[in-house]
Amino acid sequence: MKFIDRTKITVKAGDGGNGKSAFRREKFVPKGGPSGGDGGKGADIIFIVDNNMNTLLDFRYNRKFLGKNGGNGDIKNQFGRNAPDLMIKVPAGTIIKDEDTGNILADLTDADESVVICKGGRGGRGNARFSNSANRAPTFAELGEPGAYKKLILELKVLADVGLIGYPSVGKSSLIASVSAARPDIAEYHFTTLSPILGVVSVGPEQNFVMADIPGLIEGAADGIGLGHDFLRHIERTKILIHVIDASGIEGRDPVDDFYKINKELALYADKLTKSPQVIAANKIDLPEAAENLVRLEALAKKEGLPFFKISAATKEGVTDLMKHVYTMLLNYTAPPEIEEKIKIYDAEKDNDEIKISRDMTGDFVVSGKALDKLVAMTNFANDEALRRFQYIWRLKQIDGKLKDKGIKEGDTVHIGAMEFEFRE
Ligand SMILES: Nc1nc2c(ncn2[C@@H]2O[C@H](COP(=O)(O)OP(=O)(O)OP(=O)(O)O)[C@@H](O)[C@H]2O)c(=O)[nH]1
Ligand SMILES: [Mg+2]
Repeated sequence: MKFIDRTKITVKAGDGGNGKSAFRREKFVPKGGPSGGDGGKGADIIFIVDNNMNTLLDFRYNRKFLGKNGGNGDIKNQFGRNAPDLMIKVPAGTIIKDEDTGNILADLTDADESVVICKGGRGGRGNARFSNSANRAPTFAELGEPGAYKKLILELKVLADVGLIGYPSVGKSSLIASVSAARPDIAEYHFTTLSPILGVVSVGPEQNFVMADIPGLIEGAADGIGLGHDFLRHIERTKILIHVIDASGIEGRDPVDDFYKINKELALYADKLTKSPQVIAANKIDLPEAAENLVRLEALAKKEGLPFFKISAATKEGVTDLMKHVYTMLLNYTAPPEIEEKIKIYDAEKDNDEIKISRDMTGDFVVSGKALDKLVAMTNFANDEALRRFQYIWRLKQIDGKLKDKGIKEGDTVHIGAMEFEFRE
């Protein structure tokens, strides 16, 4: 089974429904009060961990997620429907990043954990809401707030319990093929495996673990030699490493040397990897050349205090014992206290209220700011009263003064969002 561990998707939360502008018409009541209801809230985009998933494969065919819009408000104070939230299922271990900023928005690790990534738009308020002692019959209503939109990168790191490491052609793929349903390419040339492969290993009823076969490492991988070491991130979170060594030394390297060189590359990639427990699997013992090296490899394992197994992926000798031992190690495994990387979690509530004034190429003034853009999007400029309310907020925020500080003159053009107008005192 090949897996995708990184994928790009786009999500958009639902827009809020529009508020309604209406008046009551009742028998015997000459002029009813305002009765336009509010719009409903748009759907939030929520990511939730599903323990039955272990890949991001589903996202290969489904890359766009649109939340439903809230219903519009109606006459007689009827509120628009709130749209049901859009739940997107991901496997445990999924990291969600904002493609534009590179920020980590969420790191979902636990079962049933969930996070709101995009807020649905608020429903626009109906005219009934704007009635007060000064204006008992407002004719305007707000439009719904647009739902947030984001381009996301999903990354999945926790995939395998066990990782296979070693030089090219030592038999890593042969080993995973001999104990799981995974069918990676196997060949005598180096770098047969170009991307990581996963296999589920079963050592008994309901006694399973996931093993990852990754491309071979060579000396200098840290400097980009061979396939480099980028794919080591696939085994960053595995609990145990099986270090596969070609005991036959058939390619002319010294198997004992191999062990130290690979560990040096691991250290150059990340210190953390050198702390993962290792099991040495001396492979290709079916070849007569192995006999002599096995003695030295066994001594090495003793010296380093590591479990040692003699195996042949070709004949399957010793393979079951190795897998059973690894399974027992997994059962007894306790995670080392993790040095938590500081993760910045995005706060959907925290909108930036700052107002920025800049000038475009033609010299026009451009006013922007999250809260202001929202106000523009929610204002129905065709309605005089809505326009007046907008102007009121505009004054409240003292934007005229800020424009004058920037040197605006009578008749200059000002843009806010999609709106454009002439500056008049
Ligand atoms: N005699 C013998 N040959 C083996 C054994 N295991 C693997 N081989 C052979 O060694 C060669 C390399 O095997 P692979 O499983 O592709 O090795 P790998 O470690 O996955 O190699 P890369 O993907 O290139 O890193 C193939 O020709 C295998 O048939 C074994 O136990 N005995
Ligand atoms: Mg391979």
